Amino acid sequence: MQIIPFPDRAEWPRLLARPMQSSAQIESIVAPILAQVRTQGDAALIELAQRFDKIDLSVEGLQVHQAELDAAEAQLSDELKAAIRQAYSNIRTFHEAQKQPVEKIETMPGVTCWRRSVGIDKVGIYIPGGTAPLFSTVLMLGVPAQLAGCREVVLCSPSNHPAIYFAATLVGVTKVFRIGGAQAVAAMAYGTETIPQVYKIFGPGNQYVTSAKMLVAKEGTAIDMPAGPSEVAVYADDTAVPAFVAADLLSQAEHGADSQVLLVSTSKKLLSSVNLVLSTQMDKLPRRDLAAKAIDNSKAILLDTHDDAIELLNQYAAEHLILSVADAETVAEQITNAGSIFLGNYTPESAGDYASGTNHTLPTNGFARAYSGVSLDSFVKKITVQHITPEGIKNVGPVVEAMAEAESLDAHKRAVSIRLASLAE
Ligand code: HSO
Ligand code: ZN
Repeated sequence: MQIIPFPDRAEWPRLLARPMQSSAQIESIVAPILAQVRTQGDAALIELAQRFDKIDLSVEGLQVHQAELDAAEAQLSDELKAAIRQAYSNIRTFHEAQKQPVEKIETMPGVTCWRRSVGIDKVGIYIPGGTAPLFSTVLMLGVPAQLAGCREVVLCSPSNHPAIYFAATLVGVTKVFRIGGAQAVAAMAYGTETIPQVYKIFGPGNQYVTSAKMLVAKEGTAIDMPAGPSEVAVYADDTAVPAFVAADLLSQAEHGADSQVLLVSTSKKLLSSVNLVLSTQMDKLPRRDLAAKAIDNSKAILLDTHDDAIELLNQYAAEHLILSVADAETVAEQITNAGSIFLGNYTPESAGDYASGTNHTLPTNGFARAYSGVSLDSFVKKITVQHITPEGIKNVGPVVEAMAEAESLDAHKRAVSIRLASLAE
């Protein structure tokens, strides 16, 4: 990994920049796919599966039927099933605690306001195909959907991995479809004869899937967040174990050649030691080619002071931030921009990716400056409710009248005045 010693502050934005993605060109491929699904429905899905994935699907073949979902359990080892069940339970416990009791607030005597959380009626989860069957993502998106009480939870995936089906059953997904790519996003956004239309679409995917999500978002379907390649930043000092740091960097790097990893330290010794173990560990990985490409594009930055490091990390706004430093919890208080923070030598990102309980769908590409990761809130709407009594309208009414008059909105004022007058009779 390339070590960059004491970069000038003016250099930071260039060092921290994410690789640019050419969205216009991808969009020109994706937009016609969306249009085709919108106009031709199921027939488009069958044609596109044939064209892009060389798969023959019939209309009946679009949906994965209950018998196939039920059969998944027998295909998994007891060990893996126990692990998935434990992860499910931890994720559920953490997200369950995000439920807030309804609190009725009396802002003036007789004026009461509150907020109800209501699950989004219909949501869609996309799980990509490819080399890693991301059944962990089924748990991360399915658990909060289940807790939120979403009535319809549709899952689309080109992968038929039994662990995806097993996890889908655990979280109570209502329908599973064997479709992938931009066309799956289109199907969930517009609905087809077979695939129900949903109001919000969640989940990772390649550039085509991401572009499709961005396009349907412009048309009014909600999406979880704008997604980019996964990334981790590690801030390490001499209390860090170099082999652990290298392992964490590689766990992110193996996601894909475009993964971003960043190592930050004020210790030259630490950076050199990590570099030393990194290549040995990488050589042993089955996905070393992908990891090597990601590591090639990554940087180890040596800085003068702790304050510099904090400033740089806040500028970068990492999706995952590992603090392998002394007194990590205090250091974490100084972090204002990050998707999820991992403290100390024994908290690998992998724990959060799978099983500790936090959500792994997090803001990438610097979006952590303003966005949070997925949580229970992502699956609910908050509806405000208010009730005003005759006493209440006497209290708040004159305030409204004065403001409405000043905004020259007479009908607004009258909606209050007419009531106050009736009470004065
Ligand atoms: N690190 C990924 C999540 C994941 N890792 C799934 C393994 N499986 C994005 O947070
Ligand atoms: Zn991961």
